[in-house]
Amino acid sequence: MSERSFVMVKPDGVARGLSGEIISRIERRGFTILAMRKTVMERSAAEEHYGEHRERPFFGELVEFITSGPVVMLAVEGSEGAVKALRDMMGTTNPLDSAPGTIRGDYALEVGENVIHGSDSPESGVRELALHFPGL
Ligand code: IDP
Ligand code: MG
Repeated sequence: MSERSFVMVKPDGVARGLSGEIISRIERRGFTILAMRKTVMERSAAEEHYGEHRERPFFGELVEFITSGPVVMLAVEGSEGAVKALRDMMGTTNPLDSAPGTIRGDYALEVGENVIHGSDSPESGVRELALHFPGL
């Protein structure tokens, strides 16, 4: 069984010229890139994407940030366990806790600007891909 994740280089990662490096790591790990798009996320899509955080104090800031500039969105696929493998490559949510060698552990210092998003489960992958890559 294969699994799919919605991956996104966030506005900070794109602005810092890290898209290629991050995509390269994903490719070299063995994931298949099914689709890729550079775009500025619509506010409505951002609010839906981060809907689980709607009641959190940082929600407004999060939506502002994720819509503040271009992101690179990817649909990636791998074998069973691939969604977790990608999360492990990303590192923890707060980059201060992320191990060196992970993407956040190598390129980020602040929780609000942690350069990459990846679906937290195969079910989230399905939901997020339906939102950002309808018809995939
Ligand atoms: P994840 O991106 O590792 O899945 P989530 O808990 O789903 O982490 O949070 C979504 C995003 O919201 C994080 O990547 C981070 O950028 C931001 N975030 C999470 N917690 C905080 C916080 O306490 N303050 C500010 N931003 C936060
Ligand atoms: Mg999350």
